[in-house]
Amino acid sequence: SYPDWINVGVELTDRMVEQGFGDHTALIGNGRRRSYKELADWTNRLARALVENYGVKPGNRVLIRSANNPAMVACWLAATKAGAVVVNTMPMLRAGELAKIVDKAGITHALCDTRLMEDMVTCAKDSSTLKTVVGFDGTANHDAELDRAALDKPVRFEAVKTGRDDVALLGFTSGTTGEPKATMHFHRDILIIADGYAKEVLNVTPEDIFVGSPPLAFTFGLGGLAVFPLRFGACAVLLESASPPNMIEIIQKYRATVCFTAPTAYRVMLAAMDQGADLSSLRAAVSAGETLPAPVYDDWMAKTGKPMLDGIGSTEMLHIFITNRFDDHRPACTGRPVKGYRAKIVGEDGQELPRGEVGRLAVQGPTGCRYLNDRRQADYVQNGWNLTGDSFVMDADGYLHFAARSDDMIISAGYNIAGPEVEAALLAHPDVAECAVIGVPDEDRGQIVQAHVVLKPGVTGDIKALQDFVKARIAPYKYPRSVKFVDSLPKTQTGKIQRFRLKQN
Ligand code: 3SK
Repeated sequence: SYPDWINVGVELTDRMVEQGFGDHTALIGNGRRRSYKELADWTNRLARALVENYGVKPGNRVLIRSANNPAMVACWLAATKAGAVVVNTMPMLRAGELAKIVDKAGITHALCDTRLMEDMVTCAKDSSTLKTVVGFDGTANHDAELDRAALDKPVRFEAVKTGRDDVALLGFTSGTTGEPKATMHFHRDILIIADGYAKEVLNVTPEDIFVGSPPLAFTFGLGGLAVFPLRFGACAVLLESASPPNMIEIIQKYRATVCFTAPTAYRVMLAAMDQGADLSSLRAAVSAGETLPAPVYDDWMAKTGKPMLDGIGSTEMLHIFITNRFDDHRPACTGRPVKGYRAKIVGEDGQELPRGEVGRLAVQGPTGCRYLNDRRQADYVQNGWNLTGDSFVMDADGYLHFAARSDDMIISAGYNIAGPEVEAALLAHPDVAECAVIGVPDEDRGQIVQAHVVLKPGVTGDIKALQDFVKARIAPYKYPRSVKFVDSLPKTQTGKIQRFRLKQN
């Protein structure tokens, strides 16, 4: 339960100063540390500049364009304090993609890292709503228009009195169709994910140091790298380029304790440990965004003595809603719902299926999906349950096991084959670096399993050997009848494999 009037920008800054965290480091990035007091003052000055110099009004939709850095977090918090509804976007988006977001959200103001201005300005030229584009300095120099406007402002700002159920954030997701959807999240939702998942599962303390790869533009990143640390007086190290080697360097340098990333990066970290990398400071390794293959979980457990916390979340639900826990975890299992959430498995007719049967995952919880002006709302939320588009099995003990994205289920000669299960079998082969499995049309079988395989450096692929390897591990009918060796797999900017693009080829 939260008060009727709450502004999440204030809760994560000024409130933390009030609670005695003023001198504690809140953010590190681009070579600078910022304490909670500095962050509160910085965001108050920025908020004042947004209101006084640029006319931001409560309810205005404000887009932020930046890589992960403290200035992006400051702009998000400042715009939130000014009562705006914020849309965080990734630096890689081009003008055409930005235009779809601007149009859908009715963006009036854009705050853009000056290094990324070109596409933002191009997009604004054709927009009927976006009239103000302001540059900020994403480096630590504070040398851009917005920084200068904020420089002399007082450090006190009367934040807009937003209701707990006022929209604070629009989380954009493009799904597999490329047609963006915006999910509305309230001020209270942002606190709920911290007070739920981050507290119940991660048990975040002020001593924690967070690091990770997901963009802040993606709610997985905004939660894991800004909301969770700031809600508990902890510190986040933000990396503009969060390649696995950069993350490894930062974990060692700052003795980071909590990491948010995807399985592919954990595989690189495991290999680095074999070469002497010391990642022993990590007490929580959160894996989401892609299924966690059992060999990665097992290897992590063997090398660190701690479980990797596999979880599933979605932009629609804001963050992770089903997860393993430190004291309750199993390989190839996503765990049980986070406190406050409920899950069930349903068939095509929406009826609950018996334990052990594969079906669609349906979830209920306090942060459920509310699309902005989108007819797809009725597909996602049915009878009060959120249908995530994933196929899962609930076992006899109530634990949830991922089967496939519903559109990754391959039906071949009457068999239902979960693509990720074949991928997990292939990934266990020592020659395979990455792989993605899809169904392709076949005259005899309806569909056949096709594997796209990236080999480890220096290895020559042997299709028959890979097929036999899979047949020896899982039911032989699931083996990939077609195998293609590729240099890389198509991925989203958040690192998810785009299997639908493989299907288009
Ligand atoms: O995995 C995801 O897609 C996700 C999305 C938003 C928030 C959290 C997660 C894990």
